[in-house]
Amino acid sequence: MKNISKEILNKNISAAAKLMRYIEEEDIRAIEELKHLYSHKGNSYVIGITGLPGSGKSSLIDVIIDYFRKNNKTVGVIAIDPTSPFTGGSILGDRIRMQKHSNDNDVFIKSLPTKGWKGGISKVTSRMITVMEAMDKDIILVETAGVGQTEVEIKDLVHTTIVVLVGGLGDSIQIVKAGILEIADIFVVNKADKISSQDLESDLNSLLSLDGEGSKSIKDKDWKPPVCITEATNNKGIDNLVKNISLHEGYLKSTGKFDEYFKNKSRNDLKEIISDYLTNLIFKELENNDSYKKLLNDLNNNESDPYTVAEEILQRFLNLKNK
Ligand SMILES: Nc1nc2c(ncn2[C@@H]2O[C@H](COP(=O)(O)OP(=O)(O)OP(=O)(O)O)[C@@H](O)[C@H]2O)c(=O)[nH]1
Ligand SMILES: [Mg+2]
Repeated sequence: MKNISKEILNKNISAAAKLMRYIEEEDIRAIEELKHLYSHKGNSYVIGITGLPGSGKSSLIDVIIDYFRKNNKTVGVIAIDPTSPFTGGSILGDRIRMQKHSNDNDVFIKSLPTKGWKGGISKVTSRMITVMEAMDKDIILVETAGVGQTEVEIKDLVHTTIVVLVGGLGDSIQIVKAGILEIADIFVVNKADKISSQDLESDLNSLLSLDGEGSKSIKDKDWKPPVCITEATNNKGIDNLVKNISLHEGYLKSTGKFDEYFKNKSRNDLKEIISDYLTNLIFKELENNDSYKKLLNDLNNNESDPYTVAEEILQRFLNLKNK
């Protein structure tokens, strides 16, 4: 067994931090370690927390950590920073919000900038989850800001997806438009101390109980996502939220969906690994092969399109490999 992975299985925090750095930097050394860690999963419960920037996701995570630590559960957090021009990036904010846990060895917080990665968010996040599973964290919390596709991807990586909203203008329309109904296992209406949550709560409840067309869009018909009202900064509503997370866990386990999660995760991981591998292989080939270069030239000169070129390249490449 490789050294770093062995250390991680012994719960060595700096070894975990090192591997996470390799993963982030797409350092090839990460792969061998991940191979050794992959089978050490199964005990962590993974919770995704998504929602608009500033809705209070990190503040909620902060009080959820408190809750689980009081119950002697170990916690890992992966905070994916939106680095949006509106918030200017919240890594510092996350650190400040969660820093009171920094002396607690049973809380491991990893902030990830979304900017500048070669790979996709879901690949890196999935690998970070693997590391935290190998550290045998009881609870893994993954924060993503709902800007773009990240909130849609997150649902494939976690057991329970929590969507955080704040009462205000035109909410229900925004929710339907964003496709958020489909991904939420639990809705949280946060900042109830500041902005009335009543309208949004009743909008959500009526959207969730719609028959016909509406119900088709709900992620899972057997599970009706509850709406939890919280005040993260006042530590209010957290017991009820955690109770609902545990109800959802019970639901997944009683219906066999809990095991489906592992199948989905390994299938998704496999897909990403193959697509990475093939892409690298093909592009390496492209650099040294004149006929490929011609195809690229055609593309650059607008004499072809990427779809046609991709078909050509794959066909040639597969024929080459068959010979
Ligand atoms: N009044 C009130 N303020 C809150 C509540 N929850 C969070 N906040 C405040 O809202 C601001 C944003 O909170 P964060 O927890 O950073 O929100 P976030 O969703 O993690 O933000 P990003 O990571 O930047 O997307 C902070 O100033 C918090 O103190 C709440 O329940 N009530
Ligand atoms: Mg945050």
